[in-house]
Amino acid sequence: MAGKIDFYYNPQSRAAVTRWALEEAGADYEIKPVTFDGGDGLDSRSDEFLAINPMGKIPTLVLDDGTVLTENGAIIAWLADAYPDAGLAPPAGSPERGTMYRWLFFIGSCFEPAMTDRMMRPNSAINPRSLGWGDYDQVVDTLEKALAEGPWLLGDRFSAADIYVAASLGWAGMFGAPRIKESAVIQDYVARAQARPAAQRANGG
Ligand SMILES: N[C@@H](CCC(=O)N[C@@H](CS)C(=O)NCC(=O)O)C(=O)O
Repeated sequence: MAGKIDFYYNPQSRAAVTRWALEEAGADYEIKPVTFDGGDGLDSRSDEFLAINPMGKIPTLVLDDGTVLTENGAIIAWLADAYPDAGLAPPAGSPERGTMYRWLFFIGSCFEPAMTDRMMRPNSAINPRSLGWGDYDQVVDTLEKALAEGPWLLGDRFSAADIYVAASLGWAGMFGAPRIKESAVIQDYVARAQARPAAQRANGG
């Protein structure tokens, strides 16, 4: 089991996903507030924070040996390994573990960039076949297909991937990403995931 973790966090950010994962894992963590707008906490663009994460982004974890972890997908995968009693990952090397990684990587490498393209660069002339994330509709079709059987991405087994996928679909819906609020499959899945006690605790403060 890992020791105490310093968790650089702002509730209005992607770090909320990591907080849910920390709660699911049962990790011992201390919140270090980060601000984007000069409020209380360490500014994300301050020299002090950039010395920890040169990207100036949260979530950022500092482990008890000083190791810095960033990127939601990597952090969630690491937590699943570091806290095996939480049962967030199938056995290393199993096909199910591969499926868990597939969806953990899918959010950062396909869902997020495809959503950014659709919402912020809608007139991009780049051929989706040249883009690693293809096209937003293809990405949403793929997620809906993966979630159709349920209740989780690995069937009956909840895993680390569900934290990242459900949290991302939850905030995408809040930000008005197309086809998210309209999809019963996605909304049922997000509601199921957000009802978990760890998700409730993470949202509670
Ligand atoms: N690639 C990172 C993205 C994290 C990210 O975009 N964080 C934003 C908040 S949602 C941030 O910290 N922005 C502050 C800044 O850029 O100064 C991940 O997936 O964890």
